[in-house]
Parts: sequence; structure tokens; C-alpha cells
Amino acid sequence: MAGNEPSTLTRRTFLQTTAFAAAGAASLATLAGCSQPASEGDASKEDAPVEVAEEVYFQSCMGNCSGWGCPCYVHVRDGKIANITRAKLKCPDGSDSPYQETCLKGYANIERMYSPTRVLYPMKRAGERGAGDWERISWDDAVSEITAKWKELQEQYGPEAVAFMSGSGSGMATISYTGRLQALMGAMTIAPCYDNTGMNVQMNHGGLGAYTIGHNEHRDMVNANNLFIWGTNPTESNIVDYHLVSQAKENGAKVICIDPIYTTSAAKADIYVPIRPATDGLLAAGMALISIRDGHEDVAHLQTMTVAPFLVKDSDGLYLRLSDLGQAEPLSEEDRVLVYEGGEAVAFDAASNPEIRGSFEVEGVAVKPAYQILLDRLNEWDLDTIAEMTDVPLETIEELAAIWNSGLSYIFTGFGPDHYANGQCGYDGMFALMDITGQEAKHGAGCSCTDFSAPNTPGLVNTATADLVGVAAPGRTIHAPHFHQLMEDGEFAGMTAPKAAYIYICNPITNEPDRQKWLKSFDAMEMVVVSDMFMSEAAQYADYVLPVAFLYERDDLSSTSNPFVKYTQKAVEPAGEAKGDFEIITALGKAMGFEDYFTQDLTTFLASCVTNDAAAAVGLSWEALQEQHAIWTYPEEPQVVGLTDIILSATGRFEFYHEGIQPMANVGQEWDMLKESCWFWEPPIEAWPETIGGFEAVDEAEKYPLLFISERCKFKTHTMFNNSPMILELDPEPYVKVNPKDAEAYGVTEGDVVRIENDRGYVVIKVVLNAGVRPGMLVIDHGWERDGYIDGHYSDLSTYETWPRFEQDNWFDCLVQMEKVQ
Ligand SMILES: Nc1nc2c(c(=O)[nH]1)N[C@H]1C(S)=C(S)[C@@H](COP(=O)(O)OP(=O)(O)OC[C@H]3O[C@@H](n4cnc5c(=O)[nH]c(N)nc54)[C@H](O)[C@@H]3O)O[C@H]1N2
Ligand SMILES: Nc1nc2c(c(=O)[nH]1)N[C@H]1C(S)=C(S)[C@@H](COP(=O)(O)OP(=O)(O)OC[C@H]3O[C@@H](n4cnc5c(=O)[nH]c(N)nc54)[C@H](O)[C@@H]3O)O[C@H]1N2
Ligand code: SF4
Ligand SMILES: [Mo]
Repeated sequence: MAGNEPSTLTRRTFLQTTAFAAAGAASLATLAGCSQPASEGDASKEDAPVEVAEEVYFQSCMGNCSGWGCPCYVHVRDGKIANITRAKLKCPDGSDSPYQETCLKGYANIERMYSPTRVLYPMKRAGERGAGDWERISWDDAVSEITAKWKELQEQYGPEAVAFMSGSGSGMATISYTGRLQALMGAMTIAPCYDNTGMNVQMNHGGLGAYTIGHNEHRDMVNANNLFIWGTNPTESNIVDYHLVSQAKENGAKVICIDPIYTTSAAKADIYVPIRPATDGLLAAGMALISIRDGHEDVAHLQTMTVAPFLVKDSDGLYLRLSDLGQAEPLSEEDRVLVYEGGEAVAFDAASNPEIRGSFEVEGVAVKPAYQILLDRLNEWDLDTIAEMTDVPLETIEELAAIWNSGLSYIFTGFGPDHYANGQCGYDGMFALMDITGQEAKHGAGCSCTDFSAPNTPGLVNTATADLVGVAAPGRTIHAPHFHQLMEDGEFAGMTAPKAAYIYICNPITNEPDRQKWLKSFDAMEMVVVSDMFMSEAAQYADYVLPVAFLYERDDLSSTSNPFVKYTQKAVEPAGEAKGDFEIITALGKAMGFEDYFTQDLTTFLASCVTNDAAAAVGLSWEALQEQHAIWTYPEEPQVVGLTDIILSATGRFEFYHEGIQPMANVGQEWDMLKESCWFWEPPIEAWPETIGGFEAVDEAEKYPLLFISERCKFKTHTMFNNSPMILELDPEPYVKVNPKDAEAYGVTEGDVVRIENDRGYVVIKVVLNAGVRPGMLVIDHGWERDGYIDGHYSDLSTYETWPRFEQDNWFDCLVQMEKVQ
């Protein structure tokens, strides 16, 4: 499909596909210098064929959303992109791929690419940080000034004086090349902590399999009888996969949406369950208790597929093993975990009907099956308290449990619960419910998560640092929730504060919590370099901005979140002096003195990523990609953990109990291993404004009684697409959604301007009344940068408070006050 194929269009098809497309095409035709403008009032010429020399290239949108990598064709006329069309890909069986849609943002990429906010040249700060005064400098000067400073700092303070930070802005292969320079420099990592709780609890439960992250691939949801949309809003955040929900519905599935907000997804569900924020784990516990009471415990599943029968020692929470009885070498392959059967402890694989309840003594050691520990924790709660805490009436919980047990049930989750400090209580509860009732490891039963339909594509291997094993490695990692403490105190958890940062595919000033702290930490550094295509908010506060080539201006490989590996072709020359990340890193690497490590060209690097045995086994190679552009590397059957894909947890079983669990990062926090090893529920750190069920309201609630969250919207992915005029026409400004009852209580109405604040900061923003917002909550669409707000910033409000188990950015764990400004 690539290459110089002229396409024949009539003016009518060119200009009249839809009003929306026509507007885009017309303006782009001008932009592209198209020599065939529509001639007004000349009907006879309307249908005359117009020869337009056009080159068509296979590409993909990397919208940093769940679609990540929607395939498309870009159409080039006179050296400019004039159109984007959907690429229709096929599954191995010849059917249309379910992963081939493109949303409104994908088509808006043309406007992004030609936006005046593109960074065209290397820029150096010329005034106050963030004031917008820049001087243009040459690439040579930028590279030599940046690397001279890095060398000076590393010589004086050691390799970790320089830190690298990347976000989720792109999953392209060339991005990984930055890791090569970081490893060679031994530079520190500043790790943003998006989605860690949700993802890690999934992995703790079902392992990181060959094709799955402890769950089912999205294609499998069409097989469900009951689809619980629980903690995600896929009509906004998973636009291109939402058709799978519709298909499940067409197949007869009942759709239930559990969300504190009446979202667009809730509006399309059969049953909407408003829930008190951050109490999902209790709702799951209530459904589990009812399921057990009503005889829906799947004992065989618990015995064979989960850790339920594994004997846990009361003394230390670790499994009882043959080695404890002196019958095997500790840690040897023979050292089996024991279960209880026929009045004695036997190796788990020698038992056919092990106990899953009770408490036993084995050679003087007190033990319990892991399931008994879960039951004990569940039984601490009664259904009335759960109803009070979740604000879900008891009859609704009963109804939900009955539906759950009426057929194949499937949870489509996302990152709603993840964004509160107690997020693990929610996911651990949902997964325990699946384990207890055997709703997993079957087609149509289990769970999938908004962002990661098909996370691992066999054959695509990041080779950027493959030859550096044993030669060079990056320095230590400071997670975002503790980064500012490190910067303020100069030292934290044995690390010394970095003096410079290189930030790429990341816009932390907007996307991380507690923006004021970020501004201070930028100030505390001697040099901040951001590489981006646009003057993102992080770029606006940097010392140097390096211009990056847009997706369509470089060759690359992508595979994220769907089963295709894609070769995306350079279609046009980079704007201005922009360069691909690969070229930028190569230039910086050479100037740092690593010439010998930066000798390969881009094609050699990309080809090396798809040259391996796993690639060969699925017909993936550089040559094949040149011809086919997109290669399906997955099995044909939708992947289900525990059925088609292995459970790669520590025990090879679904784990609702985590033996010897350790925190994600040990930073001196209090750690109660026994407590963290199995489901429990405690309120979030800040987002608990009322005293309920004996859990006291937080002190902040007196001053800041409203709970503030953000929500994905279809018009942007994070801060991307803020620069598309078409999208801004549809969604021109940020607003806060307020329940009419709260509006009345606060004396505000539609269109008023309010100041929302807490001790960390404030934002001034317009009000939109929305009865779908839970009273006591305020919602702002996620992704607006500082220029969007009347004053302040929504990211000034959120906090870095974290739970001991996960390093996590908890944007929703946030209380605020609201007052009318005008
Ligand atoms: N309030 C609030 N904040 C949130 C969230 C929330 O729900 N509420 N969600 C959070 C979540 S889950 C996530 S994943 C994060 C995402 O946070 P980020 O990863 O910071 O997301 P983006 O805004 O997409 O920023 C990516 C930047 O990378 C740039 N970029 C894109 N492609 C390339 C490339 O090829 N090379 C280089 N060098 N740069 C490139 C883009 O122009 C953009 O400026 O946001 C988080 N922030
Ligand atoms: N258009 C668009 N799509 C995106 C993105 C984007 O920025 N824009 N970002 C992508 C990324 S990186 C991610 S991580 C995903 C995230 O995708 P989602 O998980 O869908 O993210 P959100 O919309 O932030 O939150 C999900 C839902 O959780 C609800 N919620 C809030 N609190 C609670 C709670 O306590 N319990 C329950 N049950 N629900 C709660 C919110 O009201 C919201 O409807 O989206 C991806 N897709
Ligand atoms: S923004 Fe996301 S869903 Fe939309 S086209 Fe791009 S990758 Fe696909
Ligand atoms: Mo995310």
C-alpha cells in the first residue's frame, strides 16, 4: 500500500464525505497547497475526476490511551499530510480485526502535527522559568551545552546527579533507545506512578503471562453473560474497544456499571450502581459473602486453581512446606507447599480433595488454609455495615450477587479505584470474588482492564540495552510520591537529590499530583531538559526543549495494547529541525563520549527488535513488516489467563493470598506483612469526608468537605490533543461538573465561575450542573493544562499521599472547598 500511488478522487468524494471530514479536508487541502480547490457554483465540474498525486503510508495513532496504536493510513500530497484514513486490519482467520478503529483524536493528528504549538528548533530558556521567553539555538550548541553540564554534574556528584523521567506518552520502539543512554550514564530514574496499584494487584493475582497481565484479553468480554463495568468509563477511555461491550450486549449480556458518577458508560448499562468512592472492596466482599451463603462457592476451582488449600503458618504467614517438616531442602524443587487432607499435611500436588477451611496443627505448627484467612477477613464485615459503607442498598447488593452467580460473569475494570490510596482494597476484593465463585479461567468469565487488552506481543523485543547487560545499568529509582521529599531534603532512602533531569514522553507538571511541588523541584535542579513535539507544560518550565519528530515524520515500530506489531513508516520530513528520539539520543550519547555504543542506524535497531526466535515463530520479521506493515502475533483465540495462558504468579495459581508480600519500594514506611497479604478494607487517606460505619471523617473534611476527582474525556488523552482546533471547537474549555444540590448549597449555578481550593493550591473554573455527579463530589475532565484554566490549576489540588504497598499517584484521594467567584 505504501509508495507513490496516485489516487483518483472526484471532487464530491473528496469534499463531501461528512460535514466534519469535509471541513477538515478543505482546510488541509489549503494547508497542503492542493492545486484543486473546489470551484463554487460550477456543477458540471463537480463530478469531473481530479487526479491528485498522493502517497499513502501505513501509520498508527499513539494517542496514549487504551487504543494505543490504532492503525491508519496517512495520505501525503505535495510533501504534507492531507488526510488520515482508517486502516482495516485482518485477524489470522481473515475476519476484520476488532482492534482497528480510529477515534476523533486519531483523525485530529493532522492538526496536532501542523499545530503552531509544535517545537521546531532546539530552544533554551531566556527568562524566568515558565515565563515563555526562549532563544533558539542550534542542535550542536544544545547537545554540547547539555552534555557538558551532565558531565560536570556527574563528575562532581556521581552518576545519579542526572535523572531520566519518562511517562506513558508513547510506546514506540525508538523511545526505548533513551534507556540506552541512561544505562550508559548510570543515571537515576524518576518514576511516575500511574496505574501501579491496579496493574500490580492484577499481576499479584494472576501473574504476567505470555499474553496477559493476570486477566482476559478484551475480545473475550463478548462471551460474558454478565458484564460488570467496574471502575472504568470505557465509552470515554476505551472508545475503540467499546464495540466489544456493545457486542456482548447484543449477545444478550446484562451490563452493570458500578461508579460514583453516572457516566456515559453508566447511561448505556442495564443497571447502574452508584457507589461511595473508594469502597469497591467492600461491595465485592458483600457479593462474596452472599455468594458463599447461597452455595456459589466453587470449591473445586478454589482447590485446584487458587492458593485456597495452601497451609499458612500462623506464626509468620508463610506457607508450610516439606522443608518445615525436614522432608526437603528449603527452596529446592522438591520443597512443595503443603495442604491438609485426610487428617495430615501432604504435598499440594499429591492431594485430590484438600481442606480449604479450618485450622490445624502439623507437627506442633499451627496452620490454616489460605482460604480460611480470606474467610476470616470477610466475616469481619456484616452485610448491613457493607450497605451503609458503600451506600449501596442491601437489596441491590443481593441483586448484584444473584446476577454475578447467574452465568458467566466478567469484570471490565480500569483505574477508578486505583486513584485512591486504598485502591488495593478494591482490586483485591474483586479478584477474591472471582476466585471464590470460580468466575475466571473460562471464556466469558474473569476480568480485563481498560488499558491492557493484549499487553505482550511475542517477537517484539526491546534490544536497546540488550548488549549492555553486565556492562552498564541505570542508577536507582526514586518514585514520584517521594521525589519531592528527596529534592527538599537533599537525601531520601539512601539517595541523593539529582541536579538535572531529562524528561521525555512525559508531561509531569500537568499529569502528576501536587503541581506546586513539581514547580519547586524543577527550580531546585540546575538543568531540566524536555524532549517533546510540543510546548507541553513540562516543556514550558524547562531550561532546554529538544524538538521531536512527530510519529509520521519517522520510521518506528509499535505494539501496545493490541495483538499487532506495526511498522509505521516515515511519511514526511520532520518539521523545522525536529529529530526522532533515536537520533536525539544518538547525538547526546556520542557527545557524552559513548561513540562506540551509538554506531547503529535506525533501521538496524528497528530490525533487531523483531529478529529473534519468538518473532520467527509467528512470522514476524523486518522484511515481512515492510510488506505487511502490521502482523498479528497473537493466538487466534482470545487469551484468558488460567485457560489459554499460564498463571505466572509465584505459585502458578490465582493468588488472593500473597505469601511474604513486600512493598513495591522500601522507603522506611511501616510495613505489616501479615495484614497486606490478604484482602482487607480501610478508608482512603484523604477522600473520607464523613464518619461512616465507625470510620471517622478525616480532619481536613471540616475545611474541605468536597471530594474532587478527574475523569477521562473523549476529547483528549491526558494533555495530548489540547492543540487541535477541531477538538477545541467541540470541547473549548475546562469546567467543573457539580451536582445541582451542591450547587444550590454553595449558591452557584450553571456558567458561574468558582474557586476550588485546599491547602495545596486552587483552580478557578466554570461550573456545569450535572445531576449525574454524586452529591459531595466535583469532577473536572483530565488533561487541561494551565492555559485552559481561568486561574490556578487542577493538578495543584491533588496529593502524593500513598499506601505502604504501592508507590502510586493518588489523584482522586483529594478533598477541596468550593466558593463562587463571579
Ligand atoms: N488529575 C489526573 N491526572 C492524571 C490522571 C488522572 O486520572 N487524573 N491519569 C494519569 C495517568 S493514568 C497517566 S497514564 C498519566 C499520563 O501522563 P503522561 O505520560 O505525562 O501523558 P501525556 O499528557 O500524554 O504526555 C505525554 C507527552 O509526551 C509527548 N510525546 C508523545 N509522543 C512522543 C514521542 O514520541 N517522543 C517524545 N519525546 N515525546 C512524545 C507528548 O507530546 C506529551 O507532551 O497521566 C496521569 N495524570
Ligand atoms: N479519551 C481518553 N482515553 C484514555 C485516556 C485519556 O486520557 N483519554 N487515558 C488512558 C489511560 S493511561 C488510562 S490509565 C485509562 C484509564 O481509564 P479509566 O479507568 O476509564 O479512567 P477514569 O475515567 O479516570 O476513571 C474511571 C472511572 O472510575 C470512576 N470512579 C472514580 N472513583 C471511583 C470509585 O471509587 N469506584 C468506582 N467503581 N469507580 C470510580 C470515575 O467516575 C470514572 O468513570 O484510560 C486510557 N484511555
Ligand atoms: S486517540 Fe487512542 S483511540 Fe483514538 S485513534 Fe488514537 S490511539 Fe486510537
Ligand atoms: Mo494511565
